[in-house]
Amino acid sequence: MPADLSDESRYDRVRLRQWARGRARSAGVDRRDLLKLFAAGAAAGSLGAVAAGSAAAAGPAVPGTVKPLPPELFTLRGTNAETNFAALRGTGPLTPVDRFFVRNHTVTPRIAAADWRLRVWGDALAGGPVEFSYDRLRSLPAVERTLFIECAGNGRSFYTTQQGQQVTGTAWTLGAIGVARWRGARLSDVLRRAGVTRAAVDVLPRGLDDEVVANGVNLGRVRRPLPVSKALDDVIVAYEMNGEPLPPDHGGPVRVVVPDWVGISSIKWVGDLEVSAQALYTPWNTDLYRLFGPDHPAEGSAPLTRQTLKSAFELEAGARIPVHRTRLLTGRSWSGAAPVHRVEVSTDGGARWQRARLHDAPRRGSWVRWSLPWTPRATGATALLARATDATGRTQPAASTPNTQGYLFDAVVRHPVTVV
Ligand SMILES: Nc1nc2c(c(=O)[nH]1)N[C@H]1C(S)=C(S)[C@@H](COP(=O)(O)O)O[C@H]1N2
Ligand SMILES: [Mo]
Repeated sequence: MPADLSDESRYDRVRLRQWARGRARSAGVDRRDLLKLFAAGAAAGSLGAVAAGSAAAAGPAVPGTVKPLPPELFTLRGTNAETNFAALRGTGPLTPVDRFFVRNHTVTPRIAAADWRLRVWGDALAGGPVEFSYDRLRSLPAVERTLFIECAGNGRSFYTTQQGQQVTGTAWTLGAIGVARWRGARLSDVLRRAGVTRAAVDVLPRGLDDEVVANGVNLGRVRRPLPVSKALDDVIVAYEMNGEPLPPDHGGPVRVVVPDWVGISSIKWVGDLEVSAQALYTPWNTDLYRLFGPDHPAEGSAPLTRQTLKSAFELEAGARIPVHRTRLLTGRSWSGAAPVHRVEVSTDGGARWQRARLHDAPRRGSWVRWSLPWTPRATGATALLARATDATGRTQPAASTPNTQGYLFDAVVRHPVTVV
């Protein structure tokens, strides 16, 4: 396992203790409200249920996105839209913007690049607040990287359908992920120009979208602190996606992109960055995006950082497949820990496994496309399975360790098909 992984979790455990003892400042929500929510989330994951329920009930009948969400490309889930994996068949390594999943806590705001400002402020800067216009951001040295953004709850519904467990939150199948070519400035360059000091502990990006109200508590704007070590490492302040100006639904004009980490880290429509000499807490790193339940510490896990390992077929669930005809099964696999270098496929419900052919060079932060020809010999219902192994040596398990909010599902998914 890479050394920085243990550093990240050690950092978060320390931070969590500080917060529990009241030594860290809660950024923008009353500490007692947060503790109430935190207790509810720890007990039953109830915030997740209420948040998901109220988002769906309060939102418009159609999610508040700018781009169209046709049913052949997306499955709508409350304010969110899941990519249909079958719609990726035949596309390249990048998810086209017209089929990239959308995860919105509220609705997509419209912000013109000319009106956009990024305010960098906080007690770990050498001077006062510093503002960046869109043009100033674009004048910084640009970096370009191909990276996935994946929701921490991607695959959540399989905790219930495969493992019989009750979890709260949006019932994603496997389509809450997309891979894009992001172009932007390095967050480290922005922070250095703003005068970050050695006292910095956390960097808190905050979105310009509406405040989130859950369980009668106004949680404020979407925001989640990054440890300064990650912020100065490989985080991008992105203004382009797949060679185009960043579209509104994906955070345009400017979003944060945090390689390998859970999607909530990659704050869209970023409007300000607090650079703090103290650890910061928001609902998104206390009761949300941590693991609770019998298999986790009583006070919950450290806040989630890296994504896990998954595989998906580019095929509708329940597809009907003609017998005795060879067809090319295709799919994609990815990991937040290391490049995926092996994918095996079973066409008989998991009895025998065959090595799939990889179509991309395994690369950190992205996925590999793969294929395997299959000639079914008998009619009837069966399950297709794909399992990936990454360069740390980790293989997708048969079952995923449950948690009340259904995060980080990593087990092999059984994809039902009928041979006819
Ligand atoms: N400001 C803001 N940033 C946000 C969110 C949001 O609702 N508001 N959703 C987060 C979550 S939970 C995920 S998974 C990703 C989704 O990015 P996408 O909609 O571009 O796919 O954005 C993250 N950043
Ligand atoms: Mo997410």
